Amino acid sequence: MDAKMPYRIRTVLVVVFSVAFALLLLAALGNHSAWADPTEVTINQTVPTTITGTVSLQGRPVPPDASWITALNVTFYFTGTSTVYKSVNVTTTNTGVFTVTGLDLYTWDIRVKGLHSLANKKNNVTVVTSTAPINFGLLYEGDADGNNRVNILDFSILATAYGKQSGQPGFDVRADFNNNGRIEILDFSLLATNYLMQGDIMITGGAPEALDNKKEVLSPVGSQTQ
Ligand SMILES: [Ca+2]
Ligand SMILES: [Ca+2]
Repeated sequence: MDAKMPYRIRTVLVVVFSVAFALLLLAALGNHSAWADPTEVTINQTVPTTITGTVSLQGRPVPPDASWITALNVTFYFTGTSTVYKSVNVTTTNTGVFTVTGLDLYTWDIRVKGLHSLANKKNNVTVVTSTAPINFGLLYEGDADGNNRVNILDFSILATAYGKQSGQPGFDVRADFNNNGRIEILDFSLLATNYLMQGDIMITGGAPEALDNKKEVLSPVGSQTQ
């Protein structure tokens, strides 16, 4: 056997393995974005979107009406937990409609609380790119101090501001439950009707219903079907 043959074989093998290694390296570099950074995959699976919500408000004229324009806090929780994903302050239109933007596509528990109302909560709301308007039901008025209960502390705030109009010293917007710019008997009536109620009030059901005044559909604390 030729003594140089093993050397030639080794040389050939080195060349073959070198070429194979180079090809594998090029292939790996070509697929870099697919395996090197898992966060890219996560981003591609998330498409921020917008939801539209509706609430009904007590003690107001039939909408549209300026008294339906009110401040809401909307909080999104990971389902079945108290872990907050997002909490935003929004303002309703004169028909009680609001929007929240920049939401990830997921299933959330969503809580809505008015400036001086108890909170309503709707669980397991799946947000997709074409989510239908979500009805969060009737918000019960009377929570002047914002502790999610209607009790003597709220009555005290109402009594202190009673008779005052917007712009006058002593006017307290927290006690203007029907948002008409005056602290009066209508506000006292709302507080008295909802006295000792507390949130969160669970909202169940699906399709939103037409907006109306709903002041005559008060029900005991617990849940609403919307
Ligand atoms: Ca309260
Ligand atoms: Ca009022």
